[in-house]
This record gives sequence, C-alpha cells and structure tokens, in this order.
Amino acid sequence: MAVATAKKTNNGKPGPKHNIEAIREAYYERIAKRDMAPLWKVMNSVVTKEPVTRCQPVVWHYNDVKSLVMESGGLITAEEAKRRVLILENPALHGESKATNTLFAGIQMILPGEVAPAHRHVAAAIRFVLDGEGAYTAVDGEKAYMSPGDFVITANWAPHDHGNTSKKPMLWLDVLDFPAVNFFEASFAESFDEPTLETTRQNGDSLSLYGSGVLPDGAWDKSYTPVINYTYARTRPIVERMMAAGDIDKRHGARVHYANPVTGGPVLPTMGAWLAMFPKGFKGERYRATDGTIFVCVEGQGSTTVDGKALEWGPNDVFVVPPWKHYSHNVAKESILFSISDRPAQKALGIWREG
Ligand code: GTQ
Ligand code: FE2
Repeated sequence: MAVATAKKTNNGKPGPKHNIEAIREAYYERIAKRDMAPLWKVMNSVVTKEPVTRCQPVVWHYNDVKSLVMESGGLITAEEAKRRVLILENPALHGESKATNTLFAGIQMILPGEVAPAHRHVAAAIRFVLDGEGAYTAVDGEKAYMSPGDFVITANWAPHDHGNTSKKPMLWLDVLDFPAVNFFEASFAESFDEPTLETTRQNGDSLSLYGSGVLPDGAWDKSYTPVINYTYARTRPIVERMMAAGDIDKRHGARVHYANPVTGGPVLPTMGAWLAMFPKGFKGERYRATDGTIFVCVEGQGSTTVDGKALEWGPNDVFVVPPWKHYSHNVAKESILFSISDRPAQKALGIWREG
C-alpha cells in the first residue's frame, strides 16, 4: 500500500517500488549502526518451528578412550592439571568443551597416590565410575569411596577434592552443567588453600541417613539431593527386580530415575539421571524428547539408532543422543545403560517436550 501510494505521488518518475530492495538494504545498514535489526529477516531462524541442534550423535569407545587417558598419566600429574580430564567433545562442537549444547562430558583419571585439589564452583557435577576401586571424592565434608557403576553428585558450590588411596588407576565419567551455567553467564569458582579438605561427617553418612526409607528429623531445604553416592550395589538389584517383574517400558526398558529422597524430585535442579536394564534381544520402540542425553553402557552390548544412524556400544562406551532426534535401543546381550540429561532444567523452565 505504502509503495503504491508513493508511486502515484511520484509524478511519473521511477518510484520506490523499482528499487525497494536497495532502499531496504540502505535502511538495514542505517539501523545496524544504531544497534537495531529487522526481525522479519530472521523470524523463522530465531523462532524455529522445531528444535534445531548442532549437536551430533556420537559414541566414544572405551578401548580407545582408556588407552588415551592412561597415556595422559605420563604427560601431566593430577596436581599440575588440577583435574586430569579428557573432554569428550561433540564432533560438531569442537573447541566448545561440550558433549551437548548444555552439558560437558569428560573422562577423569586419578592414579594411585594422587590428589585432585579442593575447589568449588557454581557448575554442578555428576560422576559415573567406570574403572578402579577405592578412590574417593570428598564432597561437602563427606568422603565417598567409589566402585564401578556408582553415581556421585557434586552439587552447585559444594567443596570437593578427589584422591586415590588404592593401588589401581581410577577412571570415571564427569558430566557438568557448565555450558548451561555459562549460557546464563553466571559462573563462579574458587580453590582452597588446603588441597584436601577436612571431613566433617562419617564416610557414607549421606546415603545411610537419607537413602533408606527414613529421613532424619530436621529440614533439608537445598535444591539438590542430600545423597552423595548412589551406589551401584544398591541400584542394580532394583532394575533387576523390575525386569524380573516384567516392568519393562517399550522404549526405555526396566528403568529408574535417581531421586532426591526428600522431595522425590530430580537429584539436581539442572541434571537428571536414569539407570535402565534391558533383556537380551530387546528391540525398543523409537522415542524423542527435547533433552539431549549422554548414555553410558554399564554392562552388555547393543546399539542405539539415532536419526537412522546406529551407534554400537559395549561396556563403558559413552554416547550422545541430540535433542529431538528419534532414537531406539537394540540390545544384543542383557544390558544396563546409565543416562543423564538436562531434563530437570527444561522442566523447571516449562519448555520440555517428548513425543
Ligand atoms: O572433578 O572437580 O571434568 O571441576 C571438570 C571440572 C571435573 C572436578 C571436570 C571439574 C571437575
Ligand atoms: Fe570440580
């Protein structure tokens, strides 16, 4: 309308209609100088019809990972590195220290006699133990000795240090939410003068006090679980029982989510975790959700088809399913998968979807 009107009042000269593109471009350049831009040029790419992800499906096979991580033991000490961790980088996000857009994943190794010095940070961490026995992480004044399959929580701002008093190297998967924290530009971190903090509680207190169907009198009002180590020795028999009872989801197998025993909610406000057992020959129905997920094969062998691509996995392999990609599990041997995602964060913000 505006163009037609302009033409009529233009006394026969070529009107703005003929060079409207040039006029628009000149206008965009002028407003860019004033830190403005036209929404109509980017509307479809900023308000997308469906989730758009740069994250790719990927698997890291433990055979490769373990030997490369062991090699790092000869290159740098835990003291010098602070944390001797190889980052599992999503192939589409090299240089960004991300497995998914919101989650960091890495493999940490502590050799016998080593200490990873005490510090704390806003980013929360989970550890999933892959190899070794009897190294500890001290969190919030409690020492948790770890075994394979144990799932250990280091909440937002909790002081923590690690040490290996055993005779074998200890390797675990770290997953941290710092890409999400950094998205909000809300990260803080500090280290302590003492490399190893004093413990203030008995070893195993948190699981014993909070993980047994009773709760201590007195309030636990934190946003995260009071349990530090959800041991495999206690969690594995539960999924085994579910499977024996035939409580097997067509997509997710016989699955539990790790819960804050005080609220029944997720273990951390930003990250949730699951353990699932699958019978031999399980052919899962496909599923998708908006949370990108990091899986670890704890036991067994199989493959997960993501967006038509099969990721083969065996013990201690780590793989990533990006947000909103259809995936299904195909299980060759009876298997157990651990998984972690940002689902609680998405749910808290009201943006999580599945289906
Ligand atoms: O063990 O405290 O993989 O602070 C990344 C950051 C591990 C840790 C990581 C950390 C840690
Ligand atoms: Fe840390």
